[in-house]
Amino acid sequence: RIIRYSNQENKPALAAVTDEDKIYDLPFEDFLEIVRQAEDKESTALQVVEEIISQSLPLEIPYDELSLLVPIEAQEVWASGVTFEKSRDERNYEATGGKLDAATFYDKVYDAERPEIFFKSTNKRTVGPEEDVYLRSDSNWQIPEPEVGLVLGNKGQILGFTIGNDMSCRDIEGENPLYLPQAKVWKNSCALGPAIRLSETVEDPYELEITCRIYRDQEKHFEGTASMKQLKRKFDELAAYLLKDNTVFDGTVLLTGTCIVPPNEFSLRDGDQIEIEVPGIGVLVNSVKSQVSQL
Ligand code: DO4
Ligand code: MG
Repeated sequence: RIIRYSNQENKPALAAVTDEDKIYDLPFEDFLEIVRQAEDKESTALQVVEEIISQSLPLEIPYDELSLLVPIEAQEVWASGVTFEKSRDERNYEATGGKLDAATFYDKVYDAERPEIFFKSTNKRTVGPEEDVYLRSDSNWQIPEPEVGLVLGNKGQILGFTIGNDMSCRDIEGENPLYLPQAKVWKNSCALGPAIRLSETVEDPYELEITCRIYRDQEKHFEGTASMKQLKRKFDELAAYLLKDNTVFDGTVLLTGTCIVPPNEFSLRDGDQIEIEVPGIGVLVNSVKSQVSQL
């Protein structure tokens, strides 16, 4: 796993974390430098990291005490939608006021050859571990969308896997699909982290499991788990559609869709804490803040 953290001089530092949680500083400023060095040496990112680790000692600070930063400052974050049955069914509920038998554009996109892909975030709108995600002041029905994120190279190659939260307003999206950008994009509406798992170290990404827990007043209020086995599409297929006739920057993150949706009566509140865990990548923790209290 590759992480960024704030070091003793309060400067961003890059490190590799082993499965035993040993941390090794890397002599790079960002994740893409590992990828570039691997290209120059005609090796893999994993080989570059392993060579550095073999010549250095682990840090003494435990993983839990690190002040983690967003693992990649992605110029752009894109997201896929309605890639799981659960997402399709819950969006049908929003759009039809609960008449689940009505066929909608969500049913169509779930079955269509072309997936839904939308623009989600930029570096400045995205937060990292332990930072606050914000609520929109004009929505009364807001949820986190826990998703596996692909960290892509500019040719669509999957460099690594991370965790993303595609914060969403179900009422705005349900009122009219043309409101999707407003239901999805605002200040601090996207979180990424805590690490990037190098793709060479993931034997079968469809074996990844994702769990979301929401805490309210120090108590667990919601928990849901799902598996990437339930994904309707292939990760490469989603990346290929993003690339079609497009400029894709190195380090673009593509979220792959949500498979966990809290019950319909649930809406996030100021002070809630969201934890999204993918074993092998880590736990992304963010608190929820209302924007009104930030002004
Ligand atoms: O169709 C709207 C958005 C879908 C989405 O974000 C998801 O399925 O995760
Ligand atoms: Mg989503």
